Amino acid sequence: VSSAKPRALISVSDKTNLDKLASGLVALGFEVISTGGSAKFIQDKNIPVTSVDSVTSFPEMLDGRVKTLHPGIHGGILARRENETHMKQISEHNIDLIDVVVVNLYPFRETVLGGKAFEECVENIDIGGPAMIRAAAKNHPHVSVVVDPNDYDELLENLKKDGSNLDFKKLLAWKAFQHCASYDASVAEYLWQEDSIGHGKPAPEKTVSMTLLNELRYGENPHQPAAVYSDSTLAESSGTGVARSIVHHGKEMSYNNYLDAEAAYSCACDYPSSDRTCVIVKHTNPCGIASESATGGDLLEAYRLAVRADPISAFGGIVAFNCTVDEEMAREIREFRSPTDDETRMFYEIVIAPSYTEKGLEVLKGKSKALRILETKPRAADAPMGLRQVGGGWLSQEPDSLVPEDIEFTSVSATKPTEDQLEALRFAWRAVKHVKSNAITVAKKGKLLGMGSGQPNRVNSVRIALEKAGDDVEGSVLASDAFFPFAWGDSVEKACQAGVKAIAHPGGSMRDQDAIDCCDKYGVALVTTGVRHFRH
Ligand code: 93A
Repeated sequence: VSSAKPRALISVSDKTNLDKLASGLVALGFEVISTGGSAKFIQDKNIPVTSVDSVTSFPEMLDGRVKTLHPGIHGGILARRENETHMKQISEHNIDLIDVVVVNLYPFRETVLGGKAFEECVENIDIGGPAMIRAAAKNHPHVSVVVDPNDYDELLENLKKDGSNLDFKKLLAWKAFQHCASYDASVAEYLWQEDSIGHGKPAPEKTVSMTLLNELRYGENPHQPAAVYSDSTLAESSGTGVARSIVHHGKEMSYNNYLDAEAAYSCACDYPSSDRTCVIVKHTNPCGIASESATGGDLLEAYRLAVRADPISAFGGIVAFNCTVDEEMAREIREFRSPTDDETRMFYEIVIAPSYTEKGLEVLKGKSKALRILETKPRAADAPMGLRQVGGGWLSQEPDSLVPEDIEFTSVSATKPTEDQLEALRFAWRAVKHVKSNAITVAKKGKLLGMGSGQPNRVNSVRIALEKAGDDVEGSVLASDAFFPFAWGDSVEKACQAGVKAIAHPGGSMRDQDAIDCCDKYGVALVTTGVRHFRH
């Protein structure tokens, strides 16, 4: 081996902190070898660098398609240092060892998301980069491989201590293969989405590609280690969804925070943005919802109504909006006192919205240090399959994307619902989809009055929802996520007796006629939707 110095190969598209890395390596006695653009960047900072073509004695060619694909590079990375034959062979060919490989790949995903033409996207499929990353990761006992600028400091730290920390190098290798796998998944998905192959259908064996975002402090409980991953397939990589929220402020997100934020935000986003709506969630169930349609366009009052639907549950809950939070709204959230205790301001875990005004954000940050403020783009309409785990496998399903606009509300009783009642039913129906089964919601125009969730017994859900609605139940409407198996002396009659004036359920029970007869007896309007919204 002719070179006495340890050598590091740098070939990066993202030049973030590249000067810091290169000078750090040189200070540790490394010879830095680099490809065209990276070498120029380093040289421009007056840091010594050797170009790859002087190592390979071969020019970069085919517009850069072939730069590092050469035995002079791959031999230096892949040689097993403890293997005499390997060492003899590279020496015979005048190949020097490479001890550190720092690569990040052509920005394929960014090019696709930037809406670039097919040819340009294809040109951004990196070939030489993954080859070096994989080679270095395979030979990780001898080679440190870095794919993420966030790891430069730790790499330098480790090299300072002689670079022999095998655990660290193994971790880097794991990350490297994960990086390449997610990259390849994006390429595959892109090619599939091109009409000529996919015809717009989902890929037959859809790849699930997860990238670790954060270790979480713990899972649902402190004794359960946990983490959050982002879906790194293309459809989800455009900044949508709760996992990729911008966290403007507050304590670290917890596992339960993510679940609750998802529940609250997906519910809020089911209300049309033309009807600004506030949703409050506790333990994944909406306990308060109100829209400006209930308040003549007053969003502040809608928020207050959402709190008042169930102030005890709202305390410590998650507040979601389907609209921008401005200064006025932020001030109201900051100052609003608990309806059950005038001494206490309402306390929340999270506020989540699609956007904030600058002032709104500033005011909200003043509420407490802990309050998490999330800015999240609504989920794409073509959100990918939902996945849930069961022992030994996974369940997948298309998301439940049905909203009242897609559903026909058919009047089946002698008493027909009024327009106002129909509007209230649609409001209650939007809500019931987001409540755990058995789900019952009681509402008036634009506001939720009560809900019963997660009871194995539907009558209990009805009882709880009516109880929460209290005196307001008179003249209200009720929605049920599934049909009523019984009517007389059961859910339907109890609702009629309490003062509910219109009811929506999917229909399809053997005793549908009982429900109709019961509503007719009490002069209540009954509508069927033909669809249900189980949420298990
Ligand atoms: O076109 S490639 O697939 N062929 C190669 O041989 C090759 N070697 C490195 N792309 C290749 N690279 C990539 O070039 C790296 O992965 C990195 O993203 C980029 C850095 O190029 P530059 O240093 O010229 O900016």
